[in-house]
Amino acid sequence: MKSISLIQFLIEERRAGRVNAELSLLIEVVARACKRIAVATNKGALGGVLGEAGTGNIQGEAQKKLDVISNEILLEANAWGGQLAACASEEMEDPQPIPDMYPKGNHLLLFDPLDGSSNIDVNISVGTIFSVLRCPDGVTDAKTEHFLQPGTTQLAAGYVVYGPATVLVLTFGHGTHEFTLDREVGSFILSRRDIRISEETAEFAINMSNQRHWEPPMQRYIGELLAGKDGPRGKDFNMRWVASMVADVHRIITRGGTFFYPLDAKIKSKGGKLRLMYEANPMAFIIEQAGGAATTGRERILELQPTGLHQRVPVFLGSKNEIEVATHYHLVADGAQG
Ligand code: AFP
Repeated sequence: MKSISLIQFLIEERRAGRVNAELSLLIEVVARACKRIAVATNKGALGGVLGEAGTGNIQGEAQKKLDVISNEILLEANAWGGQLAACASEEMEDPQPIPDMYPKGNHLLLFDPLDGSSNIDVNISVGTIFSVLRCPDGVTDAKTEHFLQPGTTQLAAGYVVYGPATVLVLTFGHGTHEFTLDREVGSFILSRRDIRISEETAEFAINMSNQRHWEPPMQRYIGELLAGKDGPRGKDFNMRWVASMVADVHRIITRGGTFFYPLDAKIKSKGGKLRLMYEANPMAFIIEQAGGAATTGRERILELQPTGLHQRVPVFLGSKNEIEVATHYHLVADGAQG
């Protein structure tokens, strides 16, 4: 079978009228930056990139050296290309404007440069997550308010998982596609087109150590899965938890399953654990485009009206039928459904 590179794929999408030249170039630049992040992560201890950076990000989380390096790689790669009005990142409080010496474009890029970074030092998969929005017409100086658009307006979303292989998963709203990095050639090659997530599953991912802090409908849902064949669901379920969202989502993209980071008493005041704009929204777009579902347990993630760049939300995503059951239990508990 003839292999199709990411560049060829993007040209085909342009010819089909599904992306414009600026967006396709932007994705090429992001993919190139991610190849550099892959090289840095692959070096491990030999590259001097492991461990703490000795700084904290704006969410008060300790930054790893690779968090900082990955953020710089993405910012630098995207500054000069002319496709962007501004970038926003988990690692920076405010959006970063494009320097005056470079041309500006019509897109806004958001990213989590290195998701799952607490896994770096133990050599477990980490990843980059990104989302692309259109900069509102007439805006020459893009600020936070211009980024606060619901996930339904995303033009593109993707993630790269740095695991045994480096894999890019991408959507422009016309299906979800996977590309695997051919390290010898240095190109991402299309490895799966139009991925479909099975509607049924018997595998779920959740951090069980938070169980006692969950809300009653979450206790009920997971309790029923744990009861297995003898419980109300009448079948046994298996559990996985990598603690890198990219790796857990990639498993779902590959063999189905569900992922939950629900509200719990510890994180309730923050609204959740995961970030809406550069974690939940891009992943929800990718999952829905593959036939899965993504909710907060109560609402469709993509329809949320963001209120802050670093806003946190509960995340339920994956195989449709299970996400519907878990969401239904929450709505019933709230009295919204009988
Ligand atoms: P880090 O980037 O700080 O490692 O956080 C990873 C993450 O945001 C997401 O990728 C995981 O699914 C989740 O947090 C893991 O959360 P727990 O620490 O509760 O397992």
